[in-house]
Amino acid sequence: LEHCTLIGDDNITSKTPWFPRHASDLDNCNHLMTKYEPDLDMNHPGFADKEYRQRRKEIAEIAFSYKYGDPIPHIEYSATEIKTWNSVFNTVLELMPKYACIEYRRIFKKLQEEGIFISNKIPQLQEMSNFMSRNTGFTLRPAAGLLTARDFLASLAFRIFQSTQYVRHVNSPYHTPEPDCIHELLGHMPLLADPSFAQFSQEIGLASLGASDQEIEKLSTVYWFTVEFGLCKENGAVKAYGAGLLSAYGELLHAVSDKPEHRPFEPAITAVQPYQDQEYQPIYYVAESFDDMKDKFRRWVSSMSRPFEVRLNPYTGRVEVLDSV
Ligand code: TIH
Ligand code: FE2
Repeated sequence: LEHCTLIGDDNITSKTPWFPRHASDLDNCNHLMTKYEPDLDMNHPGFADKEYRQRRKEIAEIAFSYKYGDPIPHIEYSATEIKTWNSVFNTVLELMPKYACIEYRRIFKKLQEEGIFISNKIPQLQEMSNFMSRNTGFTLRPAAGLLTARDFLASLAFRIFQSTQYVRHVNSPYHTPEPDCIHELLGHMPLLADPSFAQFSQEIGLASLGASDQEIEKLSTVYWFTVEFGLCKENGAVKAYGAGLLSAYGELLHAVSDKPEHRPFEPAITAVQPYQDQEYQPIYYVAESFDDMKDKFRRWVSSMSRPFEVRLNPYTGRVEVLDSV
């Protein structure tokens, strides 16, 4: 950042969308996308299950009343919820050696050794947050459901991951149309505990602060096809690193089969590819390697047109705006 001088907020114009300057501002970054909520979506596996919808509401309330600095409340998961976790966990365990990238497998093992990943207990978000904090400085805060891309990406700038806390419906352990805590825990946590991936994730978050709607759309599309559904080559074989694959064994097996289309990962092209999350993806982008994905994504992010740069001051925890002339 040598070419940058600290200029305060001069480059922030009235056209720059508001963005959080401190982790406590994330109390205002919890806007939900409602498209896949069980109350509203007839195709949701929990749509016809009143008890499930009631449980979801209860857990959502915790996220709505959560404030920065609070410990994440403990959830007493039911036998049914633990059964769902159990069946996803055991399948991941079985498929992982063949289909998950090495970085994921390494931290998964560490989580097992520390007794956080076991088959008959759903890890508590606070316990997982403590693990992450020790490894990469990432922490969690509870989210009530699928957030807008702007709010979700902004939290990454502070090394904070907004995580759902409810469990998918017991009738569809192999795939759910929206994130749940099994997806966050089994899909996202292992890689966010990897130092290089944590750094990369924070950079995406920083790039999103004050970005235009169009840029947010592109960033979140590349995020979708990489962090959520990415494949990469490893010693000539195709492996999954995307969290949406590692938490959904139905889709994982589909992704590595010859049914979907595999395209080489190219951020500028990937950024404009439409996608949906109701069903398995018809297209996946395959990176040359996990590291190559991070490099390419980074380079593309740095070509974005925002008229200022930002950095997180580690001493104050505040985002500082820099002149990029
Ligand atoms: N489909 C994923 C799963 O079943 O675990 C969850 C989601 C990831 C991204 C969007 S929805
Ligand atoms: Fe996700």
